[in-house]
Amino acid sequence: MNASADETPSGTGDGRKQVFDVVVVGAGFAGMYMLHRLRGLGLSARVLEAGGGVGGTWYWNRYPGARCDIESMEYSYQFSDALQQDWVWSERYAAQPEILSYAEHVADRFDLRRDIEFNTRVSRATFDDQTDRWCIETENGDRFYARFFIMATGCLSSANIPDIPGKDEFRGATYHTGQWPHDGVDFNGLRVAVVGTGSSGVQSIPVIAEQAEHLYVFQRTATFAVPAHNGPLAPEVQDRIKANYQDLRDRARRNRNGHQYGPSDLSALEASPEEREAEMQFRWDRGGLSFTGSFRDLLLDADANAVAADFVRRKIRDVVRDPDVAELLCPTAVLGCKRMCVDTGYYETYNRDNVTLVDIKDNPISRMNAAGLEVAGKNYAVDAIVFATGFDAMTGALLKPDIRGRAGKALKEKWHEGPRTYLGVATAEFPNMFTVTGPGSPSVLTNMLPSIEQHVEWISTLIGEADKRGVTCVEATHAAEAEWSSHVNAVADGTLFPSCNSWYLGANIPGKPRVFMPYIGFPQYVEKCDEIAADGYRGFVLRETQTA
Ligand code: NA7
Repeated sequence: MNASADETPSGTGDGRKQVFDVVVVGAGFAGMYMLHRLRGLGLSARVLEAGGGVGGTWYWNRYPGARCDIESMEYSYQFSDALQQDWVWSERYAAQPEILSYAEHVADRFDLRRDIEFNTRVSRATFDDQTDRWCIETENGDRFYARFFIMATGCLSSANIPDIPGKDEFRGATYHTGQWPHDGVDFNGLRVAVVGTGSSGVQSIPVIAEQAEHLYVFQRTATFAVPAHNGPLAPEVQDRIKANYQDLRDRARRNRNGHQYGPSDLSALEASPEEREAEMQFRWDRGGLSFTGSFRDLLLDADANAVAADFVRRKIRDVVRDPDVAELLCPTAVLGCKRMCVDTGYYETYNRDNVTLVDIKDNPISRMNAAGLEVAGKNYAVDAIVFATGFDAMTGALLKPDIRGRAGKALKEKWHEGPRTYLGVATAEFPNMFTVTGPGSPSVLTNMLPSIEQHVEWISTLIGEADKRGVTCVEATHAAEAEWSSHVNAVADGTLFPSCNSWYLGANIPGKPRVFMPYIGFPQYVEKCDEIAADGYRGFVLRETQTA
């Protein structure tokens, strides 16, 4: 194939028109690696990125305390051994600036920037049934034509800002954690409100509390947070891992969540109270998300889950001195059906005199006024409001542009009752379009980096194969998609995951259809993808047709 980047198809419009083999949207970890792989296949590719730089999530989420909840040695690419050997992480859990530097290093090291258009937001993408090509239009008025179109737009990239009455009346500053100003924000001497106590709230609250004159935290649902026990990453620990990096990577690939620490063999229902306590304490002391794997039945059985939830509640009561505040902070939901938060000093923050927890579970924020927020008839006067209110997850960024498949069918219309995909990478009636870590793939239930790499390699191999064979149209069948979608749901229904109002289900966005979106089980998923590829891409129609 290898169409020239200067080729200009006929058409009207004032912007530039360019032709590539592949257009990729997003220059986060997925888009960057995709570009590298496509180049390796000899294909021409262009990456369109809304931000002013690479890094995706780590470009946008610059709020105070922003940090990855996966250990640095794992939250990194493994496709280049030289890269993973050379890069030196400073902490066990890297903070946002360090991850962004890593992304920038990767962009420079593999000379990626020359094929990335920054500050370029895609507004529309249309498939042409006659030519089997996509036309991708940007807000700048440019058009890009490509055989293949890849959305590498991330799972948590479309900010959710609640529609609170009187929003425009507020005279102070408002922020969303996922759209943080690049120059930072100085909260010194200010009265600040943080709305939301998910991961972004849990990370930012302790840091903002240190600066603010007074901090009000508005909590709708109490969260389960496990200590990170973050600290400097000793060179000898790093060297030991690097001496046999593959070992760590292989261990992670065998686990459901794609991390090095898998679930224990212990059943909470069968183990003695002493064994259970020892396992939970061990994982609590180690820190991080592995606490969710304390028991093999933790996410399968409500009684097993309650054992771990009780343990966390005891920890909260041990830390928080005011018993009423401690009770408000104690979560009542199923542990792990929302991703646990990994914290540094979160619960301790509520022992500070300048921090007030405001319970909005039964009385939501009724309105914003010039001076602040109103809850249950009470006014909270603040100078700044931080919305740590999360994202329209998994489908938000995919549905923002107007994507049109066969016969002008809109993706929004197709996914009206929830996303339907084949393997989370493709959707019927949208030929030659692929999604990296899309709904129906393990994505957010795993360490994102290995999930991204697996997807990028699988999708690019399929594109390379199609290119070699002169296939101009690759399309998932309705039957394969229907079968996969019910499989994703059946697996979820066998667990406790659908039992709370999480963003995995779309429950955080008013009006969003309630469908469990991620696939549970990384190793099973990889096996399935490999098997399907080996079987000639079963479930896809690969057609040599039309004119190029
Ligand atoms: P999350 O985890 O979706 O958390 C958002 C928080 O904001 C959560 O506590 C929500 O309460 C709260 N929220 C959302 N809308 C409102 C309104 N309207 N009023 C009050 N409170 C609200 O997003 P994060 O950014 O913290 O973390 C996302 C992921 O990033 C995380 O899982 C890690 O993977 C990294 P709710 O629980 O919905 O009642």
